[in-house]
Amino acid sequence: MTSPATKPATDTVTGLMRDISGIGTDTFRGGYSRPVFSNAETELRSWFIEQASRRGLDVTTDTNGIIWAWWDTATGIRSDAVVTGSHLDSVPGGGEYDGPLGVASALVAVDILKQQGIRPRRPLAIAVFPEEEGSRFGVACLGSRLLTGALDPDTARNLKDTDGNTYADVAAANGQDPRFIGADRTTLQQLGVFVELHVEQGRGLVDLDRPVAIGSSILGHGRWKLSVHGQGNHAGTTLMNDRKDPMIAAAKIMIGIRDTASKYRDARATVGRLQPVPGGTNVIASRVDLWLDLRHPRDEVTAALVESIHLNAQVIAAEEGCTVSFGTESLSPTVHFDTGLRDRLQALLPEAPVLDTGAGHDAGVLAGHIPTAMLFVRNPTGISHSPEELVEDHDAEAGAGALADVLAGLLGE
Ligand code: HGY
Ligand code: MN
Ligand code: MN
Ligand code: MN
Repeated sequence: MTSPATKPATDTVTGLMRDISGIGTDTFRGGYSRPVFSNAETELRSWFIEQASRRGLDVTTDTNGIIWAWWDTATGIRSDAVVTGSHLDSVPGGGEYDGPLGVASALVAVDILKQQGIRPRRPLAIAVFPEEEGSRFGVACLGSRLLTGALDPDTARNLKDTDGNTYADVAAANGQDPRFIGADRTTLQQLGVFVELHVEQGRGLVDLDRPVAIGSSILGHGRWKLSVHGQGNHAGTTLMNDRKDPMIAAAKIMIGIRDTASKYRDARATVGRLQPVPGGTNVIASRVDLWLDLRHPRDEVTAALVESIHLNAQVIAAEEGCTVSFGTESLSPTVHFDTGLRDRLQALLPEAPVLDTGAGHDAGVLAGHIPTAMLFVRNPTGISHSPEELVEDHDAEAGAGALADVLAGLLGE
């Protein structure tokens, strides 16, 4: 672990996190809301660009919306780069650390390497990926999926937010030319290895009483949209047995989802978002949209669970005189990080345990293209996607120190 003596003279993770902690504070929901292209996320992206420029890094933004801050070698040739970084967008009412901790730690790790007089023999880049949470346009890791070709640019352009704005319209309003969205795959060829530091979203490190862990795998996960169609009507003039109420069908479908998933020890099923249409207090809804987030370590079990939930939803909808449509929004198989790189990190961080995660990350997308690893930093509450997410100052600095050790090892290769 990097000793305190080599801590950066300029910044600490705690100091950088304090810089950004007020950005995106959500008084209505509590926590932080930094959807992609919001003022808060835009302000945070500008903050990162300023911080990276201040460190003499060469900052560019590609047509995937990804910000790259390059520390080039003397040759200036960008190939086989060591990349670190994370995301700055958040879920609605999320925590302070999910994403920003990885970006702030990357900046401090560069400080540490510079303090140590490291002269990289291969380029280093800090990447900031947009729309990792998928909380505005519904597809998680949108930026890294465009970069790797996992998401078709046309599909991305036509994604809609809850106000019906397309990604292309919003990108254009924010100065990004929609004609070139996803046109830039050259950067992918320049990348050699990716290491993402992230707050742990769980209690593994708390239970092991360690500050930093190495990631082993990411649970396979997907998102599905169910629309239950019934008969909209008047709340006061429609007798109870004359109704085709999609809200009732949706409620029974959600209980069915919980009951089905609970039969599998490692399954995690969540309906965190439900939208009755039109959504009036005195109106029987005509339609109810609900979004399912389902995860399991074995992709074939996820597929079987989705099939069972779909069939069950159709039976329940019919019982209520309704119908249901079911669409896949995104699907990511279980990812096992590169074992050679993981072993390399274990050699560099011998005290760090190895933990899996149930949370998705851009690292999970890149893992299909270049050797990829993750570092997790202890979260005393174990809670995430909530204002109760927490990282203590000493662990935040330990994380940046561990990241610096890993980057130094990889840069020296
Ligand atoms: O949803 C996730 O697992 C991640 O935090 N985007
Ligand atoms: Mn995250
Ligand atoms: Mn998250
Ligand atoms: Mn994530």
